[in-house]
Amino acid sequence: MPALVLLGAQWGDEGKGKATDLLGGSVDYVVRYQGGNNAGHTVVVGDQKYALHLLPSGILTPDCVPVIGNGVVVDPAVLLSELSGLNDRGIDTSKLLISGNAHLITPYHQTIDKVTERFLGKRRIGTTGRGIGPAYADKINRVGIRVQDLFDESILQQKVDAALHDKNQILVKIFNRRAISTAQVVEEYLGYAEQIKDYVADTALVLNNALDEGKVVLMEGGQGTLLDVDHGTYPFVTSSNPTSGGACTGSGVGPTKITRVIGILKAYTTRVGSGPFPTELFDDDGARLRTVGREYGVTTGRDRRCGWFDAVIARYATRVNGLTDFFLTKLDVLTGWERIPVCVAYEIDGRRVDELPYSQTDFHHAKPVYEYLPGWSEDISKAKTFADLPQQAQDYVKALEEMSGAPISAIGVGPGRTETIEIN
Ligand code: 2SA
Ligand code: GDP
Ligand code: MG
Repeated sequence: MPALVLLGAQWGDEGKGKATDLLGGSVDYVVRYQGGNNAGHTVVVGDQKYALHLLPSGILTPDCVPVIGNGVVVDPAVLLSELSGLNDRGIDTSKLLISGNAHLITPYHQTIDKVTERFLGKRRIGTTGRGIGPAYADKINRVGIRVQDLFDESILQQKVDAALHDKNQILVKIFNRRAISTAQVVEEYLGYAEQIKDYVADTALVLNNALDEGKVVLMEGGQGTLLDVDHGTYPFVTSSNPTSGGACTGSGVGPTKITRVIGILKAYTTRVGSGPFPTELFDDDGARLRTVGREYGVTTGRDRRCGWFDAVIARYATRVNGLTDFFLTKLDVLTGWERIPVCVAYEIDGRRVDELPYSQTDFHHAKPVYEYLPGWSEDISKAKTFADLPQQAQDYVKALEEMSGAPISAIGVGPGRTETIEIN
C-alpha cells in the first residue's frame, strides 16, 4: 500500500494543515519530513482552531500515528510546549514518534538567525527567527546535534563544545554578542532528554514496516515549493526541501513507495518574508485579499504579501514535484470580484516567457501577463458539490486546472473540515 505526499505548491500557507487533517481519517501515519517550528499549519475542527508548528497535523486524528521524521529540525522547548498545549485541550499525543536522527535547534541557532538577519539589513531573507537556517547549516557542516545525542551526556558535551567553538568567535568578534556557555546548553538539553525519550524511535524502520503491512503513510510538507532551497527563489527560501524529493530523504521512505503527490494550491497567491513575487498587489485588491483571506503569519503574526493566482508557478510545482493532483484552497475568498486576473505567463525584458525562469535576475524582472476571468458574487461557502458552484466559479476552477498541468481533486470553500468539495 502506498505512501502519499502532500505539499505546498506556492510559497507556503496554502492550507496544508486543513488538507492533511481531511486525509487524516484515511491514513495510518502522518509524517513531517522537513522544516521545523517555522511552519504554521492551521486546522479548524468544529469550533476549535489549532495552530501547529512542529507537530504533524495528523496529531489531531485519534487513530493516526504522528511522526517527526529525520529531515526535521526539532526545537525541544517548542516541542514540549506544543505537546502540553494540546494535552491541555484534551488531545492525546502519546502516539507521537520522533526520529533519533532528527537534528536539534538550540538557542545559539536562534541567536545566529536573528543577528544574521539584522546584519543583512535590506538584503534580509525575512526568516521566522526560529533558528531553522543555522540548524540546517550545522547539519550539512556535520557539527549538528541530533536527538539521539541527548541520551549520552559525554557525546552531547563534546558536540555542543565543537559546535560552539566557531560560533562563539563569530558572535563575540563580528556581532559583538556575549559568548554562549557549553555547560548551560548541555544542562538545558539534558533536561529535555528525560521528557522526550519515550517518543524517540527509528522512524524510517517503523514507516517501512508499516508500508510492508499495507498501512498508509501521508508525508506532510511544510512551507512550499518556491521556498525549497534547491528549487525555490534562492536565496529567499527556507533551508530545507519541501518539494517531493524531500519527503524521501526526510523520512527514509523510498520513491517507489509513493503513489500520489498532492499539491496544495491557493486560488490566489501569498508570500511572507522577502523575495520576488511577480503578481504581488500593493493596492486595495491586495489589502482585500489579506483581510478576507485572513493572511497573517501563523507563527510570527506578520502580514502576508498577497497577489493574484500565478499559473507559471503552479505549472512549475507540477513539474518539480511530479504532482498527481491539486487541492485548490480558499476559492471562497475570491467571491465578490467582478473579474479576476490570472497570471498566465511573464514578460521579461520585452519577451513573453511561459516557464519559470531559472535565472533569478530574470525572475526579479518578471512582470505578469494577465488574463481576466469573470467573477461571481454568490456565497459559495455552503457548496457541497462542484455543480453547486456558480458557473463563473466552475469556469475559474477549470481554467486554473487547465493552466496548472494536473487535475484538481478537491476545492476548499472555507476553513472548516466540512467546507470542502471533493471531485472524483
Ligand atoms: P526560515 O525561518 O529560515 O524558514 O525563513 C526562510 C523563508 O521561509 C519562509 N517561511 C514561511 N513562509 C510561509 N509560511 C511559513 N510559516 C508561517 C505561517 C510563517 C509566519 O504559517 O504563517 O508565521 O510568518 C514559513 N516559514 C518559513 C520565511 O518567510 C522566509 O521567507
Ligand atoms: P498551511 O501552512 O499551508 O497549513 O496554511 P496556514 O494554516 O498557514 O494558512 C491557511 C489559512 O487558510 C488557515 O487560516 C486555514 O484555516 C485557512 N483555510 C484553509 N483552507 C481554506 C479555505 O478553503 N477557505 C478559507 N476561507 N480558509 C481556508
Ligand atoms: Mg502556514
